[in-house]
Amino acid sequence: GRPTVAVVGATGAVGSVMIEIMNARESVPWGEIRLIASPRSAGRTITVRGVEHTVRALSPEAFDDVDIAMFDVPDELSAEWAPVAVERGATVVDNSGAFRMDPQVPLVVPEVNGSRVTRRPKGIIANPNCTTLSMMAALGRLHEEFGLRELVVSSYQAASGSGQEGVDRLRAEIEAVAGKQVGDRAGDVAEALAAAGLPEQSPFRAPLALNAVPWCGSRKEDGWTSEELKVRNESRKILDLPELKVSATCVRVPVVTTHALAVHATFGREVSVEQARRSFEQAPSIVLRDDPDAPEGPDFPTPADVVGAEPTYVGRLRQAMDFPNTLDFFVCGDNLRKGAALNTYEIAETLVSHSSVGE
Ligand code: 2RA
Repeated sequence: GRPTVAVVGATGAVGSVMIEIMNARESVPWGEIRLIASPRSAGRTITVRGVEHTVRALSPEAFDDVDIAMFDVPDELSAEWAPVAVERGATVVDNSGAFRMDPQVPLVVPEVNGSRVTRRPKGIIANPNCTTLSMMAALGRLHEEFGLRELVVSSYQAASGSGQEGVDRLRAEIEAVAGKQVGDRAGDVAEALAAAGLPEQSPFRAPLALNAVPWCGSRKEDGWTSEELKVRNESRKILDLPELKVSATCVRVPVVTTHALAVHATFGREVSVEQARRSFEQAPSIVLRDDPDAPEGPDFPTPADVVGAEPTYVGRLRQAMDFPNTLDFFVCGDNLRKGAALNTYEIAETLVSHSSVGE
């Protein structure tokens, strides 16, 4: 019969985008669509594909008869509830960090390693972190062409990576400095934020308005952040390159949505910009927007151009002058879409097309 799908965390920042995606893509004719959230949000109604749904509270019974459960909730909730959903018979596609590095859980980007959905001993498939995901379609193509060996990346991450809380904070900070000729020193900005009544407690380690903050996620050993380690570990796992050399610096910038990355990638074989361009042009989930000589002026993607878009945008593609077999490029991906809800949904679509659920 037609599979039943559940959206867990349906009322959150990513869950809301998930519902937009389900409304826009008719690819899978779901039997039942079940919306699940915390007891606090239960009882709310949300229209999906023209039908009004009442949000159910998270409980073991909520997963009865569910074929695929897509989880968009914090790590601790996924860790606790994904196994419950599996126990009740569902296959879980989890967008938290709880299972990504578990060797028994495939970490999937459908256009790079989609066939891995079939090997899921725990009944769970993980969706990568949005920063890793934003560059993965492009890197997957280049790896196929040239054989990836080393990866050096700097990220320019949007505030919505910190959830609705991050978006609210950035907007409040911008409001607090707008039109006030606030000085450009950290103290000046902090003073303006305090004067506007913003709490000192913030999802960001420093003021984000008029600034850039090289700190995403939590503190890990030897000065690394959790986000930087995720980029390293997840890239290795997705590309099946356990020895890949990776170094990342993750930076929060005053952008609401869409993560960008400057990528410096070194390959085992000789690279050519022409061949890389051709490969990107053939990839359905990549848009190459790269014309330094355009008559109207240099053309490349910026995060704002990509908000709400499904594909990853690539620009500024260059062959490194001083590093053999190396390409440099700039990539932008909507962190809430391909970076989160869209990839999760595409994994669910892949599961259905392998007919490995709902039979
Ligand atoms: C971030 N990738 O941008 C993280 C969280 N999803 O903060």
